[in-house]
Amino acid sequence: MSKKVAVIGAGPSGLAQLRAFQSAKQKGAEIPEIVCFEKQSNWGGLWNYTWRTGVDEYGEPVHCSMYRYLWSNGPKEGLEFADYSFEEHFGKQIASYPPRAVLFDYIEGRVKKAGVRDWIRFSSPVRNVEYDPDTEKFTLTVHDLEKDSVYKEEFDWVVVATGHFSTPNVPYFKGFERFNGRVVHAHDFRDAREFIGKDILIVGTSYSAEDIGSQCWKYGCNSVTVSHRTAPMGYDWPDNWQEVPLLTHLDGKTAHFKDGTTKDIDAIILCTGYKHHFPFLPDDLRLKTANRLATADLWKGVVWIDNPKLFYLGMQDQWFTFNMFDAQAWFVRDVILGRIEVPKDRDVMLADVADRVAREDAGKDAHDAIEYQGDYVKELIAETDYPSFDVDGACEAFYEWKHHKAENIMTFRDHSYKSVITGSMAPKHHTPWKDALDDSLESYLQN
Ligand code: FAD
Ligand code: NA0
Repeated sequence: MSKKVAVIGAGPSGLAQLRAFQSAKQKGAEIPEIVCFEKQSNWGGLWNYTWRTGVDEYGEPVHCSMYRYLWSNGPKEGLEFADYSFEEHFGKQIASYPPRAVLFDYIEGRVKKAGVRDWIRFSSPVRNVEYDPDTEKFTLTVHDLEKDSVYKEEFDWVVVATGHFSTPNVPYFKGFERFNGRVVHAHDFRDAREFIGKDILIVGTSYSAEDIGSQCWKYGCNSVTVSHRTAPMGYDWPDNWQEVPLLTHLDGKTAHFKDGTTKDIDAIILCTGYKHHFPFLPDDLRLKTANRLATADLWKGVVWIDNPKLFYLGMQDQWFTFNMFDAQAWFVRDVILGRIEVPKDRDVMLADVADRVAREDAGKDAHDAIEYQGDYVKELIAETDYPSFDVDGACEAFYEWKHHKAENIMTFRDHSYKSVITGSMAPKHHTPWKDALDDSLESYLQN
């Protein structure tokens, strides 16, 4: 009987895994049977936008954390697929910070071309995974939501690609229960126009805070107050922004902060991050890690140390995204195909993890973190036939991006960078980001 691989999730990471196997097959390799289980009715992961929040039409938790008007927060030149450039997909070079719909189209273009849609079972959440050391097989329990029937199926390898920016981390602050406005986590934020004319309070200082605050500002909220636990973001914000210490409690609509100051607010948006959440995995297979560059318990950042037939993709915090998922997926594919040997000695694998943690901890700043993750991408692609590309050039795009953000947080998306895949320079976008209210693909591609 042929061997089987289960890929859980058809977001950018899971799709990278499908493309990796399809590419080997195309080159004449014999590959195992691949079955990808996807909870949603379409592929694309977080990039598959839905207006829904809470639960979907089947009562499943909604995966999407994206919102309307979301444009890429980093330059596309840092994430471009080495085997499928933006120019190949769009037939021309496009500007550097595409909105969600444009990136969705690009992600979809590569896997449509690869012809792997038939490998995916949609509307099929995996409910449980068990490993039997005697048969050396995994049994997956899957819910076919369309038929409303639950079944089990055996696999030789499992790749977990379910993402980790979907289950919100929701802290409590005293007075939330009596607040007379919306208290919403970034995961459930959908349309900035909801907050037109409102005074909003944002808790958190990372990407969601920065971008959701900027969206609300762009679409016309009255004021933005951002409350930090550790440190303010420190950008030169517009006049109706302020950064304040941590929220201590609410008294009606009055927010109180650690330094004794107060502010009357209409709505609270918790941009407090996400949890790695794998409700379908038992203790012995479940990754428990912080959102960091060096994950716990994964050899080479992907192989589960306690059972090297189980893999995780994309579980790191992310500077690099699509091309890093590719590097990981090609590496995992080659472990499964027996082209890369996993150390037999568990201590060797543990030492690899400890070394990655130590190197990350030795970094001082964002520049070091970008370089660290760039080195990781280089390390993995050197071991497979993933097309080599100028990773240092992609790092350069990230350094420039950081610089442009520091220069002006409301105009950084108006800059262009050079593709490290095709060498061509992105055109300047036709409209400055702050004035571009239409985020459709048609509008963006009008250059
Ligand atoms: P996901 O995209 O989360 O996909 C995981 C898939 O697994 C989903 O389709 C989900 O339905 C499925 N799944 C989950 N559980 C199960 C189950 N039990 N059974 C079956 N299927 C399951 N990255 C960038 O490069 N640029 C950006 O501009 C950018 N913006 C972002 C904005 C937001 C608001 C967020 C939250 C993230 C953003 N990211 C961005 C980072 C994002 O993590 C990656 O781009 C990418 O989506 C990660 O891909 P993934 O496949 O690992 O996970
Ligand atoms: P994210 O910003 O959603 O990005 C996820 C933040 O939450 C940190 O600032 C942390 O503070 C704070 N926090 C956590 N618990 C808190 C508490 N109890 N009280 C106060 N503050 C608390 O999450 P994180 O994890 O980065 O930050 C958590 C991903 O989504 C990123 O990969 C990002 O790239 C992506 N994203 C992209 C975009 C766009 O592309 C938009 C949004 C998000 P502290 O004190 O720990 O620093 C446009």
